Amino acid sequence: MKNIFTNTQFLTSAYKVSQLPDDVGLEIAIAGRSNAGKSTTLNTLVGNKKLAKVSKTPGRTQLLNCFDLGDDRRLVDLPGYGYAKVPKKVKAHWQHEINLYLQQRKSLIGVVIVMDIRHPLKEFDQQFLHWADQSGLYSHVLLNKSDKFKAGKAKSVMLEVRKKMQTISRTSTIQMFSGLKKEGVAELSSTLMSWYNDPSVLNLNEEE
Ligand SMILES: Nc1nc2c(ncn2[C@@H]2O[C@H](COP(=O)(O)OP(=O)(O)OP(=O)(O)O)[C@@H](O)[C@H]2O)c(=O)[nH]1
Ligand SMILES: [Mg+2]
Repeated sequence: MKNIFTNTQFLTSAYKVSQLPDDVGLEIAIAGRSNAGKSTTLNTLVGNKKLAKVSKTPGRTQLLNCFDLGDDRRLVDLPGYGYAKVPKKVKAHWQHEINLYLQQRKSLIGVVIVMDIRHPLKEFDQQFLHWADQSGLYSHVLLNKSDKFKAGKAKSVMLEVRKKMQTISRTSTIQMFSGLKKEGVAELSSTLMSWYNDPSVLNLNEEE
């Protein structure tokens, strides 16, 4: 199957939802706690280390960064949630815009929720999963930084998280991932392709 991610290009950085590109086509958002590895994941997926800015300092992504895959398909790198040191005002603004984005964006078909495998399924991750389920969106959890654990330990964390997830969302899926070691890229890529290519999603989108 054609890899639709290889020609991904930066489209725009929006401070507000209203500054995002026209709400047409199909969009997938990458969400997760600050520093979980959202931007690294995006870069690994599209095979371009320099596309989304990565940082050792949490709270690096402060805008809704939008990327174009062609054919009106987009990826959006969201600002991370749950980072305490960000000034209150800034945090309130992000929270507001993320909520608005999730509630209003018609082209949004699914969310990738990136978690650090050492700190999985925190409260807001759970809320996010629940919300995606309620809204009929696809959701896929990445247990990122799997390189931080030995294979056996990583597997047992995944089984535990999967079990808990199933009590929150009926449809969400999960996989291990390492942006650092480029592990799990094919699985992530085929999951997102199946979302973009789902005819029921296409119909839904056209009806609106
Ligand atoms: N060991 C390891 N480190 C990773 C991995 N993915 C990301 N990192 C590191 O985690 C830190 C944060 O990565 P980012 O991709 O900037 O994380 P983010 O979720 O976009 O962060 P914010 O934009 O601040 O919310 C960086 O130091 C990355 O190098 C991984 O798979 N393994
Ligand atoms: Mg980021």
